[in-house]
Amino acid sequence: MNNPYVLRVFEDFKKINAGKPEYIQACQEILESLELAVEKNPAIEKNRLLERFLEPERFIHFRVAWLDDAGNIQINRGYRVQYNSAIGPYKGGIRFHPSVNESIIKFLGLEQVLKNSLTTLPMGGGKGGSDFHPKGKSDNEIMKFCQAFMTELYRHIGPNTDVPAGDIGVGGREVGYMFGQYKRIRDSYDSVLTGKGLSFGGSLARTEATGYGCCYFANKALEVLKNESFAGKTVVISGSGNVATYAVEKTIQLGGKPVTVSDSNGWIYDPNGINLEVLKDIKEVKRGRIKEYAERVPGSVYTESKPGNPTIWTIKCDIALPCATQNELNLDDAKCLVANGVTIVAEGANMPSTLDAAHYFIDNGVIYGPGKAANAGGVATSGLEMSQNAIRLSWTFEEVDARLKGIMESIFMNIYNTSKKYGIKENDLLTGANIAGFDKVADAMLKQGLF
Ligand code: NDP
Ligand code: 2IT
Repeated sequence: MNNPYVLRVFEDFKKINAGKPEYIQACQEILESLELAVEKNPAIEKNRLLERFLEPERFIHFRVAWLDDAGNIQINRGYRVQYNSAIGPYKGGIRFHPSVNESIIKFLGLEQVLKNSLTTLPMGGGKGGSDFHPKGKSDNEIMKFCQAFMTELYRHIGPNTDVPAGDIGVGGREVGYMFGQYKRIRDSYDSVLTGKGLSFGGSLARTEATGYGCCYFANKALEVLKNESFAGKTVVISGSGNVATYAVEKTIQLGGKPVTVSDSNGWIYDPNGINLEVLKDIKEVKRGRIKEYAERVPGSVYTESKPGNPTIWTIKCDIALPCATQNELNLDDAKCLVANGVTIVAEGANMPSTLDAAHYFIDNGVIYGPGKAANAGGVATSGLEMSQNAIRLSWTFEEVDARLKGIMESIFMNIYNTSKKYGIKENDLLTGANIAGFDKVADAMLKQGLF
């Protein structure tokens, strides 16, 4: 960063947000890109658009008290950041994970504003969650927690105000419990959550959307920049949740070979290609651990994640799709991937690469697709769910999937064209994503008067 205005904004941001490392990391990555836009467009500095853009419109912090199966009172912290509503109602997922805190929620909210802008759909950005740990909880406890969480959240959301969805630890089951509680309290069948069950307003292909979308995005980038595709390529995928599972599925459909999956305890290498049926049985049916895969599939190997052990990123591949969590891929991992000849990294997760890892990819000619672009298919399909709810119709799987593919390809083309306009390197999809996402939000903010 060299521009004095951008530097000043970043220094102030760090002061105000001391002790929030993920949030500062996300801000730095965005400001590094926006320097180009600031230099081209003096209206940004004149109207203090960077400062206004970085400051969330609202941050809500609340108590969630609930009764566990043993009759004990449990207390967790709940959060919602309503980050920016310039281009539509706040929209973004809810995460249940013990690591959730203000830094995590605000970094995710900030990323969401740019991501939602890139989708081309009218959605502002928000994010929420709790430090509730779903692992090992009974179905009844999950329901109790979701109901308690919504008993506070309901007053802050609405179909034209703020529309949450799932994220880590929140899938169809949790969205269903939260939707039921909202409806009971408000007595109104609102399209107030997305990722709902198919029997009560959910959209076909929403479950698949983030993983599928990530592959559509990467496939388009490969086609335009390298005249290549997934066909015949070896693909390393991390995570084994919603995003990872459907990235595995789409990779196979596109003719690629996914050879890894992981969870927070360890990772699987299956040189024969991940067996999707076994993966879904372990994760979706039994809600088990990924270690079981190696017990069931001959020829596959499980490596525990612990200091000294090799990481998943040591596996040689053409395509890497990090689909687990933030900062799961560091500079050493990036060096391994580059040394092994990776062509493209497309992020299914939010901010999975550390900033130095992202720089390393870009500096070494790897096509780098940041999460805010590559994983936008989930929220885009949430937007399609809202459209279907609004017209009280349901589209077929094929129709939603075709729209998703079209949106992911146009996100790539928008970044590509922005990159050309600003003279950005073709493999750097980060700078263009930040500029293109910001441009639309900034324009809407300017035209709506000071807020
Ligand atoms: P899930 O809860 O379905 O799966 C999360 C996966 O990531 C699990 O395999 C989990 O392992 C692993 N994981 C979570 N935390 C950690 C950690 N601290 N260290 C190592 N592994 C971890 O979540 P999703 O698949 O929905 O989300 C994955 C990523 O994709 C997140 O970054 C999310 O923000 C992002 N995303 C999700 C979208 C969606 O529509 N669901 C849309 C766009 C982005 P374990 O079971 O051991 O915790
Ligand atoms: O990070 C994300 O984009 C999501 N978790 C999905 C948000 C949504 O509203 O579908």
